[in-house]
Amino acid sequence: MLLATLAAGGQAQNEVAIRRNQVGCYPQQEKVIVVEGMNPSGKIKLTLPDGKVKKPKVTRKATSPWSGKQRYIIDLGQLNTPGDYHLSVGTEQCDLHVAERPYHDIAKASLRLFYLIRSGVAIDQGGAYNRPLGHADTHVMIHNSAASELRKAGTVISSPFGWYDAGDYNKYVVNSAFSIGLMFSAYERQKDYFDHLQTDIPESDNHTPDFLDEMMFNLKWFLTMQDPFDGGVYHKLTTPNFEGFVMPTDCHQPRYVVAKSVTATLDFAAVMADAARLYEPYQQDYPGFSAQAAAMAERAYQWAKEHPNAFYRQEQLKDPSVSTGTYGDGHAGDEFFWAASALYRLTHKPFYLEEARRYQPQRFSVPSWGGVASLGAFEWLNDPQMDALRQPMLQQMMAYCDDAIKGVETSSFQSPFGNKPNDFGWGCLAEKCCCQALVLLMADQLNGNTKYQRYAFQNADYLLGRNATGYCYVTGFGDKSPMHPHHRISAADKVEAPFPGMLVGGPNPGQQDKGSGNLTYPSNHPDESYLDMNESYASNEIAINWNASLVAFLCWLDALTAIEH
Ligand code: 9MR
Ligand code: 9MR
Repeated sequence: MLLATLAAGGQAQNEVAIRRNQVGCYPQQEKVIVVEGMNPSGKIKLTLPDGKVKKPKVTRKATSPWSGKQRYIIDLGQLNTPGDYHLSVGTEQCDLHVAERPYHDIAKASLRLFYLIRSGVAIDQGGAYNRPLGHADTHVMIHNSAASELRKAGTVISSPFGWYDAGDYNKYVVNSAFSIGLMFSAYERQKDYFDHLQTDIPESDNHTPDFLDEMMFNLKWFLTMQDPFDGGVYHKLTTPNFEGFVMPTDCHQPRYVVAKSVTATLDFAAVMADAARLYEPYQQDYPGFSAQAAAMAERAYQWAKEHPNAFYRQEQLKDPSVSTGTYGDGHAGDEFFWAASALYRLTHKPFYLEEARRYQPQRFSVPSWGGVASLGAFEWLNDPQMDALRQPMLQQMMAYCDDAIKGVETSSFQSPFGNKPNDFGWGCLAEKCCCQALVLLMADQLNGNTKYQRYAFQNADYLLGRNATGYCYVTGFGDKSPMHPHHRISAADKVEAPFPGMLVGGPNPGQQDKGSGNLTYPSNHPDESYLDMNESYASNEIAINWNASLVAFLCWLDALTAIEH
């Protein structure tokens, strides 16, 4: 009988569960746990590292707006001594780790993941995850949608390296540029931290920080994605259809670069402009790169001005038709803003300032692959010399932050993320949870205070276990984390555990994979609509833009103490 009521997550409907951050907390961080399945009043026992026992009280109750589940929020108060704290409620038990640098390992793993998903090289510093070279991409065809006078359809180009996009093996400029742009934004604000972060990659012994070396692995691929004859940038490098769940060496479909698009071209321009600035001091390892990137960025912008309506329309592609990821976006205003802002910052040419003014956003929105206005805003906020649009960008961001933290005190999991139905959807843990927290942390730094820090930590708590499913949503960390992400290499290699440090997309009531995967989700409630199965690409895929937000967020949290100590 009991078995029949078990949900897919292994938890019966009314079973008692303690939801808490499974990775760890700083001594000075707020420590909240959530209990569901029973009223734990008088039954909570907290054993301190020195063996003393406390009986914490329920702080408040909350009812889920979706499942109606009653939850009990318990603020454990000051736990300032690092060590393992033991919690029990009836027969339910768990630990809470308090440490000086609780996020160091997970932050590092989130960045190192990019090494593990490099394409076009053998992976030989990946331990159990080593693998031979696949997808050399030295024989890539110009698809007829991408043909130009001097590069006819069928022309073969070489377009190696770069990271695989996600669970699939294609390389998409829009998403790649967004990922680098987002990580650059965090890098610029925590430079000292990132410049010293060691990730044990083949370039670790050179003169460039590992972080920039990793970004460069993808930028080397970017150098091949611009048509040298007109400056337009191919939307993506792809097979006609998604490959099966096989290793890279078992993939045999032809690879194409397809149609140039205005969005890919502008995202490319923005990232290349940023890169031209950031790699300037590293001529020894990357001679000539800065000048080349700057020139490519300006040409790309020019092409976009001449083709403002060149949106990517996959349904128009024929011979062969293409069915892989679209990263389609019919609005390029935000991409114009980001690229113009980045180019103004690089060149100081009045033309780009005029352009940035023309496309400046009216309100702040968190960064996402299809909404990059905030990356443009960061160009103004991250550089003391960029004052023309600084004030409006800052005001818009503050208004966003003040709005984001409303409702925490009545929320089910004591966090700004996770209370509105549209907090959940494809990739929400990155786009809504991590990115929101990153913005809150940035706002604090810009204002020289710690007004929002507490709320950013709350999103970390949500992400790492204090949530409706009880998953710590980053592979390899916590005591209940995804084991079957929609990630081809993790599924096809012979290693049981998936690559560590991957953030999954997360709960998605859209369940767009239900039909094709013949899947049964354990729940339709927005915050419980998650399935740890290989087939679930709508809730359990991984992707570079998502991991980019994890890197930006968790490295920032880790930097908080790296700098203090
Ligand atoms: O593996 C694909 C994943 O990377 C995409 O995000 C997803 C949506 O475009 O599609 C996945 O591929 C599936 C395809 O769309 C439908 N047939 C099953 C494929 C998964 O094996
Ligand atoms: O992240 C993308 C998400 O916002 C879209 O809703 C979804 C469907 O179009 O596609 C996601 O991106 C996928 C891409 O198209 C192909 N590689 C895997 C990406 C993550 O699922």
